[in-house]
Amino acid sequence: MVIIFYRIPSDSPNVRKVAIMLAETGLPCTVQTVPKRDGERAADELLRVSPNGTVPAIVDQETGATLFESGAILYYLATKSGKLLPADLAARGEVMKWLMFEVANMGPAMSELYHYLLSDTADEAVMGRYRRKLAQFCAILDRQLAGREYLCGECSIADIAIFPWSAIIEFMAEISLDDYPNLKVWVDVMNRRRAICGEARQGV
Ligand SMILES: N[C@@H](CCC(=O)N[C@@H](CS)C(=O)NCC(=O)O)C(=O)O
Repeated sequence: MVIIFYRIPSDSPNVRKVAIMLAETGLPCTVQTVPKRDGERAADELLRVSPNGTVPAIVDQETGATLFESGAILYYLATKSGKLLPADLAARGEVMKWLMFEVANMGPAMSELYHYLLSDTADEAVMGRYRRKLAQFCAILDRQLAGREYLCGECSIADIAIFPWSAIIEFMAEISLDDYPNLKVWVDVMNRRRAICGEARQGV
């Protein structure tokens, strides 16, 4: 059984990645909700698994593994289930490259923009910088998706990592996916995947 930690209400794209992955792989799982941070301090039960106090985090009761960081969790669950990560080294390298692109670039830029959107001291120059970065990422993804149904041919953990951000990028970053037609089609393809519908129904 895999325990996934999340906070309520959880519309966090980082948590969605793991919820989708659990639905895709069919691994048995259960949810443990944790309260919001109390000031700077996260709940003790979360800090034991996620020293940075962030969600998502998981415990695999079968192996005793505890993980935080969504990219590491996706890699772990893919390896455990044998799904959504090719065995071939070159193909695996491709998938890991796009997974790292998300965790190092797209996720942080979206998170920063979200922070400034909620902030009283929202600075247009700073937000503009993140919007431009995100538009550049959309262009990169659009080129990668030209002639491909998924980022690396078959659906993989790279698609699962990038989808939850792409699904909200129009709303958050004032970007129109009409300018990135391959990305737009891919978002529709991902939206139609059964695991994502299942994950959405579970309300995670
Ligand atoms: N790089 C981390 C980011 C995790 C993260 O920032 N999680 C957010 C929710 S999306 C969180 O827990 N924020 C609340 C906090 O830091 O207290 C990952 O990919 O898992």
